[in-house]
Amino acid sequence: MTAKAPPPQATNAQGAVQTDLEAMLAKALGKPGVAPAPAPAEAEPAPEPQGAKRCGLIAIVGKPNVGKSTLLNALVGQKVSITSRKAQTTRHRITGIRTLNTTQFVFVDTPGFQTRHSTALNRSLNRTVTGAVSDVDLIVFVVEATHFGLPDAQVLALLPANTPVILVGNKLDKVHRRNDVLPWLGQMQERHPFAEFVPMTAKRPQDVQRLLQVCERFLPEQDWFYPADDLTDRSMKFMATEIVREKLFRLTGDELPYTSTVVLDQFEQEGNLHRIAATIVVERETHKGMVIGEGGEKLKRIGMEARQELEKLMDAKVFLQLWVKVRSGWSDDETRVRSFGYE
Ligand SMILES: Nc1nc2c(ncn2[C@@H]2O[C@H](COP(=O)(O)OP(=O)(O)OP(=O)(O)O)[C@@H](O)[C@H]2O)c(=O)[nH]1
Ligand SMILES: [Mg+2]
Repeated sequence: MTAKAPPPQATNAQGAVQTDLEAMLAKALGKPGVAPAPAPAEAEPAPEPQGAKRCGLIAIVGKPNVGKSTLLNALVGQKVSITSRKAQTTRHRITGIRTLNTTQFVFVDTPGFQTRHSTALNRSLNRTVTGAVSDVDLIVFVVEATHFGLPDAQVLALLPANTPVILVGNKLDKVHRRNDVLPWLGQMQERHPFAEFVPMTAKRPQDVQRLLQVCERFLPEQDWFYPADDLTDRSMKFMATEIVREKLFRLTGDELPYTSTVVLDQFEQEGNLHRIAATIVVERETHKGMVIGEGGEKLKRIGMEARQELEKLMDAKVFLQLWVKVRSGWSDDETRVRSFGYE
């Protein structure tokens, strides 16, 4: 992707207040190191930083819908992975890169681990997850703060024993009974020798900053893998289909996600104009109707929102054409699943 990193935002570094959470963590875990000192102000990424360089791979894993991609985007400082309130939003391994001073964080977003149905698509998503955790320096395991169910336990069981795992208890803003957090942390300590515990809200910049600091300690000293201003390894073509899929997920009912995908038909540049055509593939005629909507209104809205976002991302004019096609049973057909770009 050609998008470059924006200048880092100023943080409230110096006078940062020790949050109630940090105090609570220190008390619960008996190791105040988890809550680091207020963050030093971020500097412009320097091409030749002073001191030894650090770089490492950090996989972000968890059950569907816990906020992995929201967290990745916050850690990178720009949207590189689509998000929605529905499960199965992420379907690929997506790298998001953040370079701060001497350290380059290479985060890997993964699909939510699927435990409900064993379709060809779900098996492919799960292969992506198991592949992504196999050779990383650090794993960020995301659960919803104060929750831990069977789907979470199934993800935890997949994680390699010799890789440090940070437990992120996300969506802390939704936990109204703060007194539940302490006993929950205690239970989590029993489940796995987690390297660190970070209850947080992915949408809260201070929390994200704190997580970056915690992750940094686990990265080895070595040269960076990417240029300092790279944000992702994914191409604009990939982003185009992903953004259409995001709008599709966000603007349609709950049935669609499991049965739909988006395939790119055309991606051409003529000066400052990009001509993009894509097909939304669904499994049933009734789903096609849901995507198109009355008088074509829904499809028009999906196209309009996707085009606007792509124009901003590419800083160019976009002409976007969308089609809808029915391919009955595609998500349980290994050949079709592969031909639509899944592993
Ligand atoms: N309240 C609250 N909502 C959050 C937080 N983080 C993420 N969300 C919401 O949770 C929903 C799921 O977020 P995603 O980032 O798409 O979740 P995901 O884990 O990547 O989902 P899959 O890719 O489907 O596995 C979205 O509606 C987000 O806005 C948070 O810290 N607090
Ligand atoms: Mg996701």
